Amino acid sequence: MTFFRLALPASLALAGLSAACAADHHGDGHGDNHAVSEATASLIDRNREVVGSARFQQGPTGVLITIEMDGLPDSATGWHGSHLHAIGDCSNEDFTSSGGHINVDGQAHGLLNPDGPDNADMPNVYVHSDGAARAQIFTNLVSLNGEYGAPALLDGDGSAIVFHDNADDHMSQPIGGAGARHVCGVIEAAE
Ligand SMILES: [Cu+2]
Repeated sequence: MTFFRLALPASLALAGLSAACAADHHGDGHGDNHAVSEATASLIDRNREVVGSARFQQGPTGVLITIEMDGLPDSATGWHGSHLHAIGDCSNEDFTSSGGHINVDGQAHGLLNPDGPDNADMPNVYVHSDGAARAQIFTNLVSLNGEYGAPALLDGDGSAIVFHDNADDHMSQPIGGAGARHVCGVIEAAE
């Protein structure tokens, strides 16, 4: 009986610890070992207007990204290169604050490049003439928290999703001829 009376406080202490870990899930996404399973990005254009959102869901073998954009101008109709950039910062005018592509092994750019792809590479997204885009992209070249050895989007300096002015040809260097950065979103752990 003495043994059981001693064991009870220990189990209460464990319950307290796991409650603290659960709270960390809703923190800033950094500095703990508890995997965030979902992230979001609010997408802004160069006028700093919100034009849509992206949702990132971590699966067992990759990240499913759901993209919705509306109200883009006529000039945006067509295919646009989409990439994952290395810094979670869309603060400057041309979005170069988001850094270059996530590329941990120095791979060439391009989903069709025999020396690629880099970790940032994703298919193009089509913007329709009504200014809307809807897409789902699945990539195992990155992860939210370092799953399956892929670089973490939610690392110390964060990451950004970027849509370029032009289509990505998935071959030429350094970014497939995709041109300037048109839309940018900082990827943040979901609440
Ligand atoms: Cu890019």
